[in-house]
Amino acid sequence: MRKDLLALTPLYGSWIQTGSPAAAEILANAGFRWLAVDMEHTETSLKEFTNIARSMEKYGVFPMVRASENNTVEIRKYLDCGAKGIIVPMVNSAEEAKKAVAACKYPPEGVRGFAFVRANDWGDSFDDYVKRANCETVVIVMVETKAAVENIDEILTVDGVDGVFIGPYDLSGSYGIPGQTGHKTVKDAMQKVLAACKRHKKAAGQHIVTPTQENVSEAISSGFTFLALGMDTVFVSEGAKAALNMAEQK
Ligand code: 3PY
Ligand code: MG
Repeated sequence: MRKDLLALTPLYGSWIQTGSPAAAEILANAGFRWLAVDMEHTETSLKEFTNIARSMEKYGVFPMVRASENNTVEIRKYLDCGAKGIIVPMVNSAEEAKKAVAACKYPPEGVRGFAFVRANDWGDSFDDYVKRANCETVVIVMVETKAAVENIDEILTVDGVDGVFIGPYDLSGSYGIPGQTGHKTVKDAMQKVLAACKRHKKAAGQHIVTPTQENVSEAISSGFTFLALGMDTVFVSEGAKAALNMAEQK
């Protein structure tokens, strides 16, 4: 997955808000390449995440976490429990990006602690895992503030940052226009981030919560490659509403 991400291959994933292993199985079975469990804005616990990772493994989907913050201890636990990629929110500077990368990598590249854990079959594949982990673990930083946009070149220069994921809602808040994700200021900021990703040959990502042929084609043709399409809650909600509307119109 990391090789494909850095080769700027379009990689479609989705998002899990419910903390449900069943939802993860359904999305994995649909064929998404990667799935991210949102630990920033949900009630999902580490134990629930671990069971989600277990459920994903059957399908070979790449398990990711959107961490609740740029926290070394928290990130270590996700990786130890089965995450293979981390999306780190609110990374606003090169220094913060270095901290995020260090949390994800074993020494000498980082500060990840060693242990016999789920990720290495409780120690059975420890040596092999330690050899592979640093080059396989994906690190995506979220750009969702004005400061991050201003510092985007320095952030993308940090070794080990594989790409960025734009948070348009927090970005709009940071520019003083909360919720106005279609505002020119937010759009311009996103273009600036996208252009920087192209310059630095790093993946540009965004979440298309309600995917349509138009918005997905537009994202791909403008250069985004790491795309989250929909999320479990939205798929259930849209499907439920569509069924009920259809029935009631009869
Ligand atoms: C944002 O828009 O701020 C997000 O974090 C979306 O995931
Ligand atoms: Mg956000």
